Amino acid sequence: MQRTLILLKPDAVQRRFVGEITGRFERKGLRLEGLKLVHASRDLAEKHYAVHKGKPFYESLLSFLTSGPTVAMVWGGRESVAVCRTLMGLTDGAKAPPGTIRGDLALSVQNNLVHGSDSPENAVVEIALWFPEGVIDYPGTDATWVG
Ligand code: D4T
Repeated sequence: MQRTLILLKPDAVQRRFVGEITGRFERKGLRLEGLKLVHASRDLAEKHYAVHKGKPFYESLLSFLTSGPTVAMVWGGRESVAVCRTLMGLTDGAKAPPGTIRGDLALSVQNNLVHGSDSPENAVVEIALWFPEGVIDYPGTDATWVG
């Protein structure tokens, strides 16, 4: 089953949206396979956002991600990468449609509450970065009767 890394960034924690956002992934029928609160170091943030190095918003992005605790989660399920990105909505909260996490709760581009892996390949890399200890694989009831 496909896995994806989801981060509830420091603004989500500060705004008390951890339950609200986590509930949306859970209600969709995805399976929680990893969960922890992490105050990201500069090193972790640099590795996570390596693809954006050199862009004008890079330094600001690193300051934001290291500004407070982040909830790191792994969600598994059918097409979980694409499903989570659909639930998140467009990067810019001002353009994200209502009904999505960002569309309902964010107005900013940078402070957009959530991160989700953008491909199954990147999900594998990002999960290894945020969960070097591994995640939990357990038999679920999904295959037999839920969702
Ligand atoms: P993440 O990676 O956080 O899930 O966001 P997206 O996949 O939706 O968007 P992204 O990679 O293009 O951007 C990563 C991160 O940078 C912030 N950002 C982005 C920003 O502060 N200013 C900008 O102009 C852009 C494009 C928001 C998300």
